[in-house]
Amino acid sequence: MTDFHIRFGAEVAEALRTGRPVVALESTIVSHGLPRPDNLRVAREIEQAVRDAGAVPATIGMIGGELVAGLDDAQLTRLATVDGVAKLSVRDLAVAAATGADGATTVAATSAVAAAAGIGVFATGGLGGVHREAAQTFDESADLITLARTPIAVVCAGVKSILDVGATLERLETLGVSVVGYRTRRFPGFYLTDSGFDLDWSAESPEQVADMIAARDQQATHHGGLIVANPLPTDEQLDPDLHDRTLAEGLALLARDGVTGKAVTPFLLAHFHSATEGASLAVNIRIILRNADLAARIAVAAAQRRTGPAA
Ligand code: PSU
Ligand code: MN
Repeated sequence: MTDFHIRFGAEVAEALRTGRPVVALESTIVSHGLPRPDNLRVAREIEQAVRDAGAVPATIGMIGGELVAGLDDAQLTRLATVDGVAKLSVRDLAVAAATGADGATTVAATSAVAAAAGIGVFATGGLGGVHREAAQTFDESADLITLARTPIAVVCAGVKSILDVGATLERLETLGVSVVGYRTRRFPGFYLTDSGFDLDWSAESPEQVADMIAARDQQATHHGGLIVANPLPTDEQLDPDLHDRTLAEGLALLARDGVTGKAVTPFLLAHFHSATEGASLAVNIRIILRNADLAARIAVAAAQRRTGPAA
């Protein structure tokens, strides 16, 4: 009989056993979110950013039907370069495992696997959310409902700016997902520093985020996710005019080509990367590396809270 448990990379297993800080990373940005050949290089750079800040990276994905927390370099290469890697949300995990598939995990699936694996901090670029035509299409990312039920702290630059940001924030409120700005009371706009929406809460340091995670766990009144929204500095954002133009074009192409469902997000991201001639790609990479660094510092602070400062 096949064993469907999560397989751990050796370094991740050791870190979890000894209480060292670990940061979960998703693989959908590698397989579907970033263009080849940059994707593999960036995947490795994200892991390095986590290491540089003192934590162990656990990139999560599915290899031949096996869920892996802490992909090794050959496995990462496989998800980055082989055609036909599936995009796996939470609902796909069991089905894909039973069919022996290769798959990349979204924010939703990565959060679910990380929490099951005992990893409490996760870094990504931008969350999925409510799409602009959602009133007609009902297209809302499973990232939202999964964060409602999964005790994970996810560091992101807000939700992708291709979405309806206001509607997404309303849904996060309804679903009971905590949202704090990192050193800001404005919700970031992914490629843009500021989405234009206010936040009720901010955190000033990795230690303060670790306190929030500890409070949630000790109170046991809320069992869901904490979004740590980490904006790009304004001088690193995508030019707002270029952003708005590219987005309008992308949405028109989406309608023209009749793209729906889980293809929508990769389609719009790919449009940005080609239409801005790499400018959005550079920004996207900066976002992820910054988030990996902050997530690692939060994981370090959380580990110190549990075990005292490292020797
Ligand atoms: N953030 C990025 N690039 C991405 C994604 C997030 O910077 O490619 C992926 C994440 O995996 C996220 C998914 O969970 O897009 C959302 O897809 P959907 O809208 O189909 O739920
Ligand atoms: Mn969708």
